[in-house]
Amino acid sequence: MPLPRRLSRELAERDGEAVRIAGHLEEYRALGGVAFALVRDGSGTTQVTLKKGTTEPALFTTLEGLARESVVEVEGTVQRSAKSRRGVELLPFRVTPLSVAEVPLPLGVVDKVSADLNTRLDHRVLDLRKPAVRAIFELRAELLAALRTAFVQRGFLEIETPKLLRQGAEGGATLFAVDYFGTKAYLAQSPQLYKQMLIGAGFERVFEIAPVFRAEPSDTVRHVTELTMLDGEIGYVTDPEEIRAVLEGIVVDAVEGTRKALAARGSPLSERFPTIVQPFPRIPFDQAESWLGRPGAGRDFSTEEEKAIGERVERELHAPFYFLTDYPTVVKQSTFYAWRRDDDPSKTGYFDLGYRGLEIASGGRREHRYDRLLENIRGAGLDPASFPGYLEAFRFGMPPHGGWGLGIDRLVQALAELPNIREGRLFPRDRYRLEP
Ligand code: AMO
Repeated sequence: MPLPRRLSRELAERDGEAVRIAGHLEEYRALGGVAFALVRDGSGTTQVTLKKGTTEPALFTTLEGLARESVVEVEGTVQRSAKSRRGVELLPFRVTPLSVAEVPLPLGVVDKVSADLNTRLDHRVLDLRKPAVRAIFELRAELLAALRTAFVQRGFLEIETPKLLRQGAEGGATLFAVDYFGTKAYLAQSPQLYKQMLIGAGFERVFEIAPVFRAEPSDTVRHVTELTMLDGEIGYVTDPEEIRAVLEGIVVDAVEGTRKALAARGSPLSERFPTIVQPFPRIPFDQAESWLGRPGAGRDFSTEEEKAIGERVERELHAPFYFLTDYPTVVKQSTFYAWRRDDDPSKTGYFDLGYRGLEIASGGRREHRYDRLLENIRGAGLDPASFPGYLEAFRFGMPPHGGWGLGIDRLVQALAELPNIREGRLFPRDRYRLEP
């Protein structure tokens, strides 16, 4: 029977026990009479200490000859040690290499000099071995878990909608076409039409967390071509404020839940979390336009303008999260499913959720009346005949409804303070990257 395998973080409670550890050999240093090997597993790093006269000489030779980042198994006795990082060290009596790493490494794992992002992404598996990089994905996983909890607590049902479509979900140029048994199909850019159809099916409150695909030609630090979208849709709402209130509650609970979970893991990222100010300020589109000195410009905000709005909200209202509300109809002309206000058709019930100048989500009330929806579709320059399945849902009883789409990658980028959105995806896809 082999000894039980223990994780690095468990050793502090195993003083005096014989255990087996395994991981990547981070470093080997010989200093006269002693040598140290650092072995990194999924929970941290263990110091293996070899002492001349006590440790079997063959173990020195094995470890000395083993390239950095090789996978090694070490059996030994746990011993308290004030000098080592976790307060314990392992005195080895057997060392077994399990997988020898090639030399040289294309990317250092513990190097002080940091490589540029492209090199890191080219050798992503090595890059992901860095604890600071892994911490981003712990944040991401905790965020997804906290979001699911927040939705379920509010009575939302998790759904999965098709990602291979006959038509692009919302029209537009950012679609990837694929060959589907000799005919053209598209990768979904959003679950938009399906989540609305499920409101027509009487599901009332649905959410989806799933990949969507956008042929974004722009090579920016906030765009990827494969992203994870969090969509929520709520039946029987008519006031966009009701939708914002639900979204705000979910974001606050999820951010708070993530912060707590990361603190419990001892993740350094939890300390950087923003202080949330509630209610999130609501800034009408018109007001933001006059802040920027471009009243009635009738176009969406540029990246620079979004940043200026975020800075102003933070400076004057001390709030990282905020809503931009009451988008004008001219700006949302192509968003045919957006409801135009009955009392003022020049405005929609649409809003964006911003975080320090970064657009995180957009959503609003939908048009649920069949005739108006047809008008909107035509007004967007599209042919209603392209959406038979979608439109059928509106012909046989559709509740008033609304919802939003939130870019998980943008929220991760914001919370982990990543300069580039790509750092928050394991294997990001952009215009120039399909590998690894
Ligand atoms: P929209 O197109 O605004 O809305 O997308 C919603 C959110 O998704 C994120 N996002 C992206 N993140 C990274 N890279 C991209 N290329 C990218 N594109 C979008 C943003 C954005 O706010 N159907 C509507 C939502 C709705 O009305 O419910 C929609 O897709 O954070």
